Amino acid sequence: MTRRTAIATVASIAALQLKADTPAATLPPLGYATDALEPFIDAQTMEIHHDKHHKAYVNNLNKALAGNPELAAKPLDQLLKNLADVPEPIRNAVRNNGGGHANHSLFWQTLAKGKGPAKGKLRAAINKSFGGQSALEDKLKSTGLTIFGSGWVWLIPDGGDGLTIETSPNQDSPLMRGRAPLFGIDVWEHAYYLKYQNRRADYLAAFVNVINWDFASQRFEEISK
Ligand code: MN3
Repeated sequence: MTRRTAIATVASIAALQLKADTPAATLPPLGYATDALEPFIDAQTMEIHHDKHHKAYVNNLNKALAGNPELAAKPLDQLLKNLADVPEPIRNAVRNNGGGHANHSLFWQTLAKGKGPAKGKLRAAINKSFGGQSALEDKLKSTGLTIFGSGWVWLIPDGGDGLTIETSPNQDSPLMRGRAPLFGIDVWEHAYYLKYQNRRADYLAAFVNVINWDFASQRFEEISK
């Protein structure tokens, strides 16, 4: 298996959870209680974010692909990586809702309380690229503040033994550039407004307490095999 194939496979399995036997996108379960991340992220935000926002991306992706069974049968990471192959009339809908589905499917899996710091190979990569766990967390927070409007902050393996922090606007995904992120931080207002209103800095300061570093460490091992 080539490195590129390995990355795509991990993205397909770990991030997307599409059922192999159906071309339709489905909403993955949250996997834990909506109040599991309190007090950092409140239960009502988690419920609305998962049950309403993510569900809408799934529904609208299925709607966009309804007349295109061949596209709908593709793994989502491949669909997003090859947006130029998507017919122009539905391309934007696939980009926004397919991106939203992929980004949130990964997002839920990467959240947990008390799962840090990073372990093993990921810990070494963080030390190499950022100088340590707390320096990385500071960089994630400051990068989140630079995004104008809605978007994401991503921690992404750099293809070697290091990491990069990148951002994307709206629901654009690193998968659109053939990159598999370890995790993303959602800085759309829907991710924090009920509890933090306009105080994105407070949300980001809280967010670093709910990154599931065990999951990220394991995912980094799989991606960099
Ligand atoms: Mn969101």
